[in-house]
Amino acid sequence: MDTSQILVTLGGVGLAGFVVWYFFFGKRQTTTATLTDSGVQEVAVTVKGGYSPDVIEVVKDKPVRLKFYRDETSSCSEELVFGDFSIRRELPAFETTVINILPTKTGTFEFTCGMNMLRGKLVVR
Ligand SMILES: [Cu+2]
Repeated sequence: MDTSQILVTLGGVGLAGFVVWYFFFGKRQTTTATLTDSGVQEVAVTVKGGYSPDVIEVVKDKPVRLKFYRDETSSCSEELVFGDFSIRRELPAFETTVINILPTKTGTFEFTCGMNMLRGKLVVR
């Protein structure tokens, strides 16, 4: 192997490593809810081929307002399911749908699309 072959090999290994890192760690986007003056923990979530952010941190016993803006017409994301809170909602395309939750337990609660394909988490501390 000469130098250029070594460089190409190293480059390839680096790229593969990046792809693996991106797939497992890069996609997750964590946000901590902002506490408004009225004591509501608010987070804006963009829905487009997934949820962004997809990990939302809130604290227990304070109302949570999730504002889902669906930035696509793909039928996959037309429904939002928050099983632990018995919520199933239509998300109209290019509109913001507000979901109010009062977390009374700590833990991690998943929300998904109607087909269970897109996933996000509400982490209550
Ligand atoms: Cu779906």
